[in-house]
Amino acid sequence: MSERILYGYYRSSAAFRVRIALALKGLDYQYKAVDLKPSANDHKAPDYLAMNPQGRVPFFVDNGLGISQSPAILEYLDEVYPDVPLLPSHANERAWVRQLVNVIGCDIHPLNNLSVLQKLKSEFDADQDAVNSWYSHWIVEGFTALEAMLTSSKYRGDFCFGNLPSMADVYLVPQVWNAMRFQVNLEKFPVIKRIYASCAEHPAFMKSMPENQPDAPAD
Ligand SMILES: N[C@@H](CCC(=O)N[C@@H](CS)C(=O)NCC(=O)O)C(=O)O
Repeated sequence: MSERILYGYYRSSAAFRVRIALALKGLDYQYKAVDLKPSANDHKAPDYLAMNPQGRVPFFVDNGLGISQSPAILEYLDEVYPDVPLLPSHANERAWVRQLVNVIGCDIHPLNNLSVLQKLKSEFDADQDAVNSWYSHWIVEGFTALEAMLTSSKYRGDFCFGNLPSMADVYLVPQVWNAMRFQVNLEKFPVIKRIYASCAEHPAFMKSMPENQPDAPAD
């Protein structure tokens, strides 16, 4: 039997993506929590850095193969465990899904990462209100584009692509969860909200929610 280990943090959206993909594919794994809070800084510990020099989560191990970077992990999972594919079979459809993925993975998430927010505070004197405003700005800008893309696309169904989850939903759900955590107003994004609601009823997404992880606080 395959030995799979996911190093993650309950609130990390990049680790959340990998949890969803593993759950959709029905793959079990051992979960090792890496506490990103400044009081713990597990991701900066020498033994973690020796394994994953970038010092971020997720980090995934499959039968001794270690992989960092959620896009690389997701592609690996889809190639090695092709049952329940995350990408459609036709190139045009894959291009659609990848566009959505990259709005989130390249243009929203990196600007709102923990280390970026910490830098705003430590070097640019941003208080929590300023950080929240920064956070919200990039989500609203990205979601405005996503909403327009989803609204006009022939590919959209209950999920981003048709009526089954795809890689696009794997990216969308953690980003919406984060937006709600930062109390970003989502009223202008009814299609995104509807897709999130469909995903939230799906067992693989439910199981992967931050609040259902072993390292989530009890309250
Ligand atoms: N592009 C990377 C981003 C990974 C990433 O930035 N993870 C965040 C949590 S969502 C992290 O570990 N942050 C720690 C830090 O910024 O110091 C991926 O998709 O895996």
